[in-house]
Amino acid sequence: MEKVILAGLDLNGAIDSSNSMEELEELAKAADMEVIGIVTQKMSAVNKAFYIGTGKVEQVRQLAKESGAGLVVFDNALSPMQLRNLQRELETAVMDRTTLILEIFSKRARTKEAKLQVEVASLQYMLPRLVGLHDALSRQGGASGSMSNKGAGEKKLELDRRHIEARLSALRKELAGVEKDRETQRKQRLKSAIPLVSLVGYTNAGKSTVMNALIDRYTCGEDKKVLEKDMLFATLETTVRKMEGEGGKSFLLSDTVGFINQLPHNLVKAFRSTLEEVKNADLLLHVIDYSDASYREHMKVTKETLEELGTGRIPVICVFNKLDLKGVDELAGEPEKRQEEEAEHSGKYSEECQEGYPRVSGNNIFMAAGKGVGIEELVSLIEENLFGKRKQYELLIPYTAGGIFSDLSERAFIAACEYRENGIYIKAALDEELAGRYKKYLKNEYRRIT
Ligand SMILES: Nc1nc2c(ncn2[C@@H]2O[C@H](COP(=O)(O)OP(=O)(O)OP(=O)(O)O)[C@@H](O)[C@H]2O)c(=O)[nH]1
Ligand SMILES: [Mg+2]
Repeated sequence: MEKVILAGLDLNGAIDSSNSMEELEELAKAADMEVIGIVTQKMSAVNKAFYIGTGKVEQVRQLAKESGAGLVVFDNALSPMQLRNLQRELETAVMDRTTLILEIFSKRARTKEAKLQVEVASLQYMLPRLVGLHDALSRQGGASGSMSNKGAGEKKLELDRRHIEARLSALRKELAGVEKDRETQRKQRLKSAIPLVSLVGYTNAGKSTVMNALIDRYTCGEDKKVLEKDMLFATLETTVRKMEGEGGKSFLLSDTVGFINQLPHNLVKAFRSTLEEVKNADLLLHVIDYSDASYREHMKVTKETLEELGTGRIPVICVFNKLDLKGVDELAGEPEKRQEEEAEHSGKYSEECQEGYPRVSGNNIFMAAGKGVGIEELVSLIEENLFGKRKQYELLIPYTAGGIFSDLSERAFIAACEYRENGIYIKAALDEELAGRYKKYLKNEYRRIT
């Protein structure tokens, strides 16, 4: 295992800096690194040339030398100049938080699409930092600053840049092809018009655990399960499973990559097609590790990332997970705080579910997926959101009214569809508005089934 030192700043005693360093340590572990030292420094501002203060740089250099660490990871995005200076002074490899996340993603990527996405994001991140990297390399090689050498260095830099740009455009082309296939699959799914529920949330919150618990509940089979693991970014690819409910109450459930603070913008962009699944959802399950002291910060990050993806209009169920770790005593001891918290999230607080868990309050559920607690309550909440306001109808649409059919495929949940002599026969769940609009096509005048 590679030995690493982590370095970060505590700017004006910012409250979340220690959490940020803990998270950086988890990230390093997820990248199979051995953390042998963590160095933090209280500062009022970032050092432009070295990120940390020059005295601290010397301290880190000593520590690296003594411990044999070949890499120092900084808890922030480093500028090309900082990268260059640090590499020179520390005499080790230097990485920042973004590069570390990219490293994990590239180790973990399995599907062709994920691999392409990670490579595009890495190259994009590298491009503007090429000067720093190149400079550091040529210095390490002992090159002096003579004019002729500098000229050669610049030529090399230009070659590297062109090489990377050419590779980027080839990768983008390939990725566009893969994305097209995904789009076709998505369209097919849209045609079947079963509602799509997407799991979202901070990494390690328990999204895959919720998915597996629901797979059990709907008896989809052991082989359909996904990886759940106490590790950041255990899930990188999107998995979609069908949950077959009784009375036509079926839906698709998708599990996907988790979010994190400072998730590199390029990465979000590169993973956009994977996350596109989320944008097409009819309902989001926002899973939160309620036992984590930073859960509020995590919720904020998730909300911001969702906003960036443009999911504003999609209803959300907040799944406050891992309540077993929080302890019922702790919960019982803070009724006022809880009341505040729940009120904040839902705008209402239900008296009946004050004690213990699982509890449901508005569109919030407090549960422990890992212990199998609250699964039935979650299922009810999902069904209520998806099917509660809808009723099942039979419709007969004349072949001359094709537009109506496509409108219904987008907005109704179609359970059955047959091409008959006198039109398209559809069995679907419609909300009141939609049923009113297509009143004249409803068979037997508002004949409702189930
Ligand atoms: N104690 C406890 N542990 C849980 C619970 N739910 C999930 N876990 C554990 O939390 C860890 C992370 O769970 P995952 O389901 O892999 O989390 P995820 O959100 O899919 O994480 P990524 O895919 O890495 O983004 C695993 O070790 C789970 O066993 C719970 O209710 N209680
Ligand atoms: Mg997962």
